[in-house]
Amino acid sequence: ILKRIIEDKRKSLEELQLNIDDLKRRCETALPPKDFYSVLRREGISIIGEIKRASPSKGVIREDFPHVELAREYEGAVEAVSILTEEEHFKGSMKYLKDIAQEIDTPLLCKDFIFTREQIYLARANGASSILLIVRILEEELLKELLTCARSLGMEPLVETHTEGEVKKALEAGAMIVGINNRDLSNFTVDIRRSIELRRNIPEEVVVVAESGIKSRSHVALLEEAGIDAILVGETLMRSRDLVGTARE
Ligand code: IGP
Repeated sequence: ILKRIIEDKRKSLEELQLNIDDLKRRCETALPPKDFYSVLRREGISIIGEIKRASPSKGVIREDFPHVELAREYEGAVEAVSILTEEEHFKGSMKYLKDIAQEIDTPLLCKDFIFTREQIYLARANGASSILLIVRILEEELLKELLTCARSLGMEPLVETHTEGEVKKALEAGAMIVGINNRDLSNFTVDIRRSIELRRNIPEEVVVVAESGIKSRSHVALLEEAGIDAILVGETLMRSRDLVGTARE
């Protein structure tokens, strides 16, 4: 499935024919990026709430999808908002990012399958304060190049890992925010112990984000105890009718 997603992404990027000079110009007039790193670093466990309509493993997660209203609800309850912009497999949209950036002050993470500089400029032009870089799909040199590119636009990327080897690769590339995805992207199995185990290999000054499959207060307590700085929650919040109440709890 990961291969399919990447192939489809390549095709849609070809069709879009992004022009780097146009994008750079758009970035110059975009709203300035917010400090994603600092909001995650603050005392206590931070929450990144995700705007997620569907996924390849769960199908449609939420039928009604008033994206701006959902983001406004998030604003009072979480430290940052992640917005899935991948269209074919997650039913996301760049438009969601753009609309939400105009309405809320919370730092926004552009969640997509990113492997070109053009995609990073596009994210920034639409109001992103950070982007996702997935170690598994990036060669070491490219990972470094994309990290540098994002930083040149004032964004500190969330660098996603799933194995010890990937954590090592992220740290060697100089990542300051490391995500540990509890979901294996090739078979969709989820285990939150993954974050707890891999946390041990990451130095204190690096922000660690536990991603996926977080469903209850007891999960959060376990992660907090293991020294996790932030959690990324999609499905659990998207399915709850009381988003603010669930996040606070
Ligand atoms: C959220 P969940 O299980 O709370 O809905 O997961 C988030 O971690 C997940 O959407 C995600 C993701 C990704 C999606 C993590 N890494 C990479 C697409 C691409």
